[in-house]
Formats: sequence, C-alpha cells, structure tokens
Amino acid sequence: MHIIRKKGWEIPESQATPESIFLNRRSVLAGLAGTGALIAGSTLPRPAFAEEDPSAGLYPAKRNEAYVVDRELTPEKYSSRYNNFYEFGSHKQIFNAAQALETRPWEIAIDGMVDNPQTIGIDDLLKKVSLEERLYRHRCVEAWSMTVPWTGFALADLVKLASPQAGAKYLRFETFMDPDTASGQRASWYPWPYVEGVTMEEATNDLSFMVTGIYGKPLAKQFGAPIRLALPWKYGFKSIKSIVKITFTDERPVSFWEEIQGSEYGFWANVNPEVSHPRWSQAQETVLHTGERVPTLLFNGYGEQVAGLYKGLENERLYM
Ligand SMILES: Nc1nc2c(c(=O)[nH]1)N[C@H]1C(S)=C(S)[C@@H](COP(=O)(O)O)O[C@H]1N2
Ligand SMILES: [Mo]
Repeated sequence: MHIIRKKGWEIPESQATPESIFLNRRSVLAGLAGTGALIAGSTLPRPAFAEEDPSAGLYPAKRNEAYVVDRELTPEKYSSRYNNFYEFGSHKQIFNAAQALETRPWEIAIDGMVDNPQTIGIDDLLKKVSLEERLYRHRCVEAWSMTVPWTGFALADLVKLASPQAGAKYLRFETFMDPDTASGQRASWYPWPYVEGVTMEEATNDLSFMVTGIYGKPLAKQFGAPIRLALPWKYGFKSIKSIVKITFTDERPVSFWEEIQGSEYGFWANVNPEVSHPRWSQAQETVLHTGERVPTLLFNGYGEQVAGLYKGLENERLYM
C-alpha cells in the first residue's frame, strides 16, 4: 500500500456528468412509467448505470442524524476515482477495472455457528432490512481520509437474522473469488479471497454498518458493490468489499493483510495517531479532496462509542 499522489487522476469538469442530470432523468422516467407511456422498445435514451441496478428504487434512504461529522463531505468525483480494491489491481485507477464486476445475481452465504444458516440473494436481503444514510469518516492505513454518506443497515440486524449460537465469538467475512473478472486475483502471491473479521461485540456495536449505497444511490462497483462493510473507527482495510460469505466462528479469523504482513497489519487495526505503522507515521492524514494534512484522532474520532470494546485487552496489538 502506497501513499497517495493527489489529483493525478482528476477528470476534467467537462467530462463529469452533474448529479442533477442523473436525478432529473430518473424522475422523468418515473413519471412516464406512471402514465404507462414507458413501453418496451421505447426509443428513450438508456438511463445512466445507477438506474440499471434493481435496488435503485430504495435510494436515497433517510439520513440518520445520530451519525454526523464535523468534516466536509468528500465529493463523489474524488472518492469514486481513488479506491483500494486489490482484486482489480494495486493502482488507484481501479474504478475503471472494477466495472467488470457482475453484481447480479449476488448471493451471500451466512453460515457457521448460527441457528439460521442461509444463502440469500442481495435483493431478498434488502427486503429484510431497513436502509438509512449515515455520514462516516474513513481513514485508510495509508494516511489518507475521506468523509462520505454511506447507505446501509446495522450489522447487528444481520447478526439477528443469522441467530448466532452461544459459542460464536467472531464474524469472518469473505469477498468474491473470480480471477477471470478480477485480474488482481491472478496474482498468486496474495492469499485470495480477501478475508476480514471482527468480534461479535464489535459486530453488534451501533457503528458497524453494512453498506449497500453511497451518495444516495446503490454502491458503484469500485466501492465494493453490492455489499461491503464500514467500520469507521478502524483502518480502512477492515471495511471489506463485495462480500459473499459471513461465517460465525469461535476462531479469530486471519485477515488478508494480516496473512500477507502480520508485523504491519493486525486483527484489531483501530486508528491511533500515536502508534506508527512500521514504515510511516499515523499522526496525520491527507484529506482526499483538498490535499490538506490534518491530525488523526484516536479511534478516528469514535472513541466515545467504541473505546469500551477494548477494556481488558491492553496486552493486544490494538492499533495496527
Ligand atoms: N475486498 C476488498 N476489500 C477492501 C479492499 C480491497 O482491496 N479488497 N481495500 C480496503 C482498503 S485498504 C480501503 S482504504 C477501503 C477503500 O474503500 P473505498 O475504495 O470505497 O474508498 O476498502 C477496503 N476493503
Ligand atoms: Mo486502506
């Protein structure tokens, strides 16, 4: 993982489609559908990609005002053009390569130590939960940060659906495996598929969020469509993308980066400005859309909600 090179990728303003055009086009289509004027074989222009997602009608969801931030939101044109998604390469222009990902049909297996194991399609899962928008900070271990409006549902709700058994102590998440589509997965020195894990206590903390949308729309592929995790008090690599399996277990999962380099990336990975990465300081971070350097906060500013999770674990490597 490397430090960002700011703005090299920025596309000219003239090539960016303003959000307002997408939205207007959607309401025009909705109006036509209501009058029966929208018929098969219509010569209307094809709508933008967001409308092709079968879950598009669920967005935007109502914002939950309990999750606010004292930072400016990162404009979509920055956050959607600077991503980490190693399945599609280790460069930062993977937004292009990631468009190859097929997000329907998409099934998620929930298994392991649960009373209610199941394999559920993403659109069926979306019917069982209620979506809300939350503004969250995101702090990558590479020392850049963004603030974005995720849409999703509490991970605790998914835990309830699964009905875990008493012995379950951890959740282990797994990303899809498809080297034909995701060229990064042909790099055999990486331990594919990408894996992450949290404790049951972390999973049921209010902040743990299953994300299916961003900026009031279904997740664009480069963000980890159709479903990813957001754990805003931990380094970004814990927020695993494009999840296909969630296993409840009594064994602590070994995550992708921990397996690659355990001396640099641990299981807990809570944000702490005072604990340096072996190769760089974590005291500050670069704000993605301004390039400004700002101080990093303990637990990325979420200490009030999560510090209690780590009482009695002082001997663990909690901050890397
Ligand atoms: N499957 C998978 N999940 C992943 C990654 C990845 O490479 N593969 N990168 C992680 C890292 S390092 C970060 S910072 C965030 C980036 O999320 P974003 O691209 O939506 O900003 O995704 C995380 N989740
Ligand atoms: Mo990251």
